[in-house]
Amino acid sequence: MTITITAFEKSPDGGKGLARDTRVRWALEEVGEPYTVRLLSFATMKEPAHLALHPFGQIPTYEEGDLVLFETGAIVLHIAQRHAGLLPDDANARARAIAWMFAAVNTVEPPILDLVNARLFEREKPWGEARLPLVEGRVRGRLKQLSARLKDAEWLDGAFSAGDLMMASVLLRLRASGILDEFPNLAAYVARGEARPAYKRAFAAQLAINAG
Ligand code: GTB
Repeated sequence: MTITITAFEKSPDGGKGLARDTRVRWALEEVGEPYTVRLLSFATMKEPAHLALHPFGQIPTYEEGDLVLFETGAIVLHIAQRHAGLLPDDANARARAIAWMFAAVNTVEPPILDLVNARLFEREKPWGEARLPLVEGRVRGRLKQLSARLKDAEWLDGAFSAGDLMMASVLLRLRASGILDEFPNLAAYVARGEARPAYKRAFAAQLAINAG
């Protein structure tokens, strides 16, 4: 069945892989599923046709026959549950990989998003500069815990899984801040994710749209 995802017609990052369709593309590439992409402008995302697919008027969405999904965590989990390669066979290991997916979007991503907002959109506010160290401190605190758990391991829990795919995708957003490099094992972990052929294909596909 044909899979169609949505993505930015013109991503604000110019195609550096930071928009969230990249993680969905990455999952599809890991499992070898072909997909097509429908590109949307910011205005189109808020129109009724797209709001019927995504209640918050965002990208990405995922369509496969009668199934329509939004939220990258749910989309990647769906892909991982239906195709081999992103979740372990052992039931307990599978549950732990899913826990790492939730940790990525629910525990690690929120302080990172707060930092992105603080740096890009709130700096000029009267309280912007004063709040920044607090927000950076929260990110560092979370990364310190993650770094301590990962240690020198290649991936978070055994073989590469959808948990690593989501965690590396979330951490990628931090690179420009320099904070990721303060944790060499996490920087190396993200680099290992980016070195995967499936990630490279996903990145190239979204870059091709934005480079044009
Ligand atoms: N929790 C949702 C998910 O994981 O699917 C979040 C989806 C989301 O935030 N989508 C963003 C969106 O559609 C695109 S990814 N925004 C438009 C809107 O809300 O109107 C966020 C994003 C956008 C741009 C960059 N960038 O250019 O660096 C990075 C990340």
